[in-house]
Amino acid sequence: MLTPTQIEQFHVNGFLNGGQLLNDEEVEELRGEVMRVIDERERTDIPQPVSLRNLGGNDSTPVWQIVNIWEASEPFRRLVSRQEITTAIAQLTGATELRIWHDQIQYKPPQIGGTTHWHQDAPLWPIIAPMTEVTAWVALDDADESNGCMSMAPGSHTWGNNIDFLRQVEEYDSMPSEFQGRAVQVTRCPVKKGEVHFHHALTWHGSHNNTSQRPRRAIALHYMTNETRFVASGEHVMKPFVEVGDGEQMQGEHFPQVYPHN
Ligand SMILES: O=C(O)CCC(=O)C(=O)O
Repeated sequence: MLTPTQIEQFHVNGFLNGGQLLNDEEVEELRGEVMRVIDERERTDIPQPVSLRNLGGNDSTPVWQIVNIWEASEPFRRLVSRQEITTAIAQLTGATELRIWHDQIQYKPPQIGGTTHWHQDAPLWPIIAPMTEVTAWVALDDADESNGCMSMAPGSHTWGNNIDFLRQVEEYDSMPSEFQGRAVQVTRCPVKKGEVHFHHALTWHGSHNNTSQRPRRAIALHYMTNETRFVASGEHVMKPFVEVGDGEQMQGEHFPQVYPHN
């Protein structure tokens, strides 16, 4: 459970380090699963994630993205349903029911792992509305300055949809110090392995490249509230798995309910 002070901090900043969630043994098991799923990606006799690709498309600076590893890995299936996470998301959103929207591993290999450019999550999810407010991000390696931790712009979750502006920021490190008369601050967010970090779906964020000798593996867990409906006009990697009609409440086997707990 989050404390009232943590909830207040999240609402002010648009992000929050929620503290330790996983012990070393659990982290080891999940790390092993990430590498197994990558190694076994060509197999047709076992469940596969929804997608596995190099996010930036550049082979010399890869960011391996795996979407819905929970559908290919029992330990990850348990992680997305973890009561500590879903209870915290319910506290932060005020939701009475939550479903999995999708998950997303981002793996930046040692020395060459690339940048994840500045963005907001909600504008990248045009097949759901209203937006899902909060993502839980769980580090599987210590994520810090040297291996590509996330950075956030405090307060930016209150500034609306600014995805076009963020796309025009040319270099990851060249964020302007002002946006529409507001001071923009960039805060590095180191997260220890096994910790969970929350961010709002409109918070400006991204992560720099990995120049260290260590991998940077982490998973973002995106949830939907009970209000979330399908918007058929949009495009998204999860669209082929939606089983409901335009405007209907999102549900189905790829979007299981995880809160309240049985
Ligand atoms: O893992 C990263 O570095 C970025 C993740 C991200 O953009 C997200 O969780 O929305």
